[in-house]
Amino acid sequence: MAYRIICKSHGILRSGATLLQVRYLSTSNDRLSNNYRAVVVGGGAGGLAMASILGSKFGKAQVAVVEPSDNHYYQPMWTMVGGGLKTFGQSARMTKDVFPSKATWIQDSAVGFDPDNNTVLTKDGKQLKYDILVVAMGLQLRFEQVKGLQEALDNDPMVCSNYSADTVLKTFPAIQKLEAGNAIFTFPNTPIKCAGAPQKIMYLAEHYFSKHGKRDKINIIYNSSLPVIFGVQKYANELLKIVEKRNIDVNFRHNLVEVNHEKKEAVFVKLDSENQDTVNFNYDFLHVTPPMSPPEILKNSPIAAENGFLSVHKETGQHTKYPNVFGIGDCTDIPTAKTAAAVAAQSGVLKKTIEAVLSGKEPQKLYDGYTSCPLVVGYNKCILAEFDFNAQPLETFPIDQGKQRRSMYYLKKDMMPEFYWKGLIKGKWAGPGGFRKAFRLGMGK
Ligand code: FAD
Ligand code: UQ1
Repeated sequence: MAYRIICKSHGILRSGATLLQVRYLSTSNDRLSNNYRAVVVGGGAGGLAMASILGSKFGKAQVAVVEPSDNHYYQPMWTMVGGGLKTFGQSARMTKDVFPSKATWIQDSAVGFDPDNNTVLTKDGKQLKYDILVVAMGLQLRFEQVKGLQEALDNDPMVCSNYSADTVLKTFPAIQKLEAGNAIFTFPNTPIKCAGAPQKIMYLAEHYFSKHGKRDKINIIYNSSLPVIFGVQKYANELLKIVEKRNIDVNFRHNLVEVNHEKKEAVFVKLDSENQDTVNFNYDFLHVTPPMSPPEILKNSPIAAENGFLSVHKETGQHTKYPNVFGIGDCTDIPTAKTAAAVAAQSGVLKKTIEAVLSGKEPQKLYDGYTSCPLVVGYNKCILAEFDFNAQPLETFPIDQGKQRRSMYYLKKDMMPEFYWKGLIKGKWAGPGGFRKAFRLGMGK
C-alpha cells in the first residue's frame, strides 16, 4: 500500500462545509494500483481548471483526470459558430494539447462512484482510489426526450442546435438557406447551460435576415418553457424591449415535446394549461435547445442529491456528506446559472476550500453565485449580464451593463476565448471579481 487517507468528519462549519482530517501514512505513490492524491471526473472547463490547480499543488502524476473525449470544446463559441462568426475548428482543441502537464489523463468514462471506499469505477474496469475526488461531469444533453427530434436533426437540414458538437454546424447554413416562413427557437423545461444561448442565436439570425433583405418574409418565434425572458429583472427589461422592437413573437410556458420533420411540424405543451394541451407550429427553420440532465451515472450514485445533481455546499463546493468529495460546474446542485463564467469563479473558491479542508481549517473564501451570460443581441451588440445567487446584478465594469454595447460584443467574441484557453483551463482565471473590486475602488460588491 502506498498511502492511506484517514478521512473523518469533524462537524459542520459556519460556511456549511465539513472539516476533513487527512493523514497520509506514506506519501510514496503506486500508479500501478491506481492510487492518486486527487481524481477529477470530467475534463471539461471545470475539470481541467481543477486538474491544473491540483497538479501544481500535488506534483507530477498525483492527479488523474477521467475524460473519454479526444476533443475539448470551448462551448461558449458555439453561439458564434451558429451565427457564422467563428469556425467550428476555432472552438476545438485536441484534449492531449490542452491537458495539464502535471496531471495524468485516463481516457475512459466513470461508470460508478464508491465514496465509502474512496473509489471511482471506470468503463474499462479500473478502480481509481483517491484522497480527494473532484466531480466535474457537466450536463447530459437529452435530445431523445423530444419525440422525433433526433430523426429530424439527422434528416432535415432546417432543424439545428448550437448545443452539441454534432449539430452546431447545421445552424448557419440553415439560417442562410431560409427565405421565408416560420423560424422557431426553443427553450426546454429543464435546467440548461447558458440560459441565454437559446435566444442569442435568435438575435443573430434576426439580424442576418434583416441584413439580407428577407426579414419581412420570416416570422421569428421564441417558444420558451420559462415564464420570463431572463431570470434577472434588469436584463429581462432590456430584452423585452428588443423583442418588441424587432417584432419577435414570444410564447412563454411552451415546451417542445415532438418534432415531425416530414410534416415540418413542432409540437409544444402549454405548461400552464389545465390539461397540458398541445399546440402545433409549422416550422421552416427550427433551432432546438434540448432538455438536459445530470449525467445518468451521477444521478444514480450515492453522491447525488435528490434532484440528481452532485450535492455540494453552495458556497464552498464541498460535498454535503463526503468531506473529501468536491464539485464544480454544471453537474453540481449549486443554485446559480450554469456557465463557464460560474466555473471560473468556482475554481478560485474550490482551490481555497480544498486547501483549507486539507489543513483542517474552515474555508474562508465563499462563493457568491457569480455567473455571467454575454447576451449577444446582434452582429455587433451584446448585453453583458453578470449576477449572483439572488439574481442581483454583480457587474464588473463601471458602466451600465444593462445596455447593449459594441465593447461587450468584442469582449465576448475576441477576448473570452483567450480567457478560457490561456486562463480558465490552466487554473489561472478565477473570474473577474478582482477587476470588479478594482473598478469599485474596493467599495461594496
Ligand atoms: P463541461 O465543460 O461540459 O465538461 C464536462 C466534461 O465531463 C466533458 O468533457 C465530458 O466529456 C465529461 N464527462 C461526462 N460524463 C463523463 C463520465 N461519465 N466520465 C468522465 N467524464 C465525463 N458559458 C459562459 O460562461 N458564457 C457563454 O457565453 C456560454 N455560452 C454557451 C453557449 C452554448 C451553445 C453552450 C453549449 C454552452 C455555453 N456556455 C457558456 C456554458 C459553458 O460551456 C458550460 O457551463 C461549461 O462548459 C461548464 O463546464 P463543466 O466543466 O461543468 O462541464
Ligand atoms: C468569464 O469569466 C468566462 O469564463 C472564461 C466566460 O466564459 C466564456 C464568459 O462568458 C464571461 C462573460 C466571463 C466573465 C469575464 C469578464 C471579464 C466579465
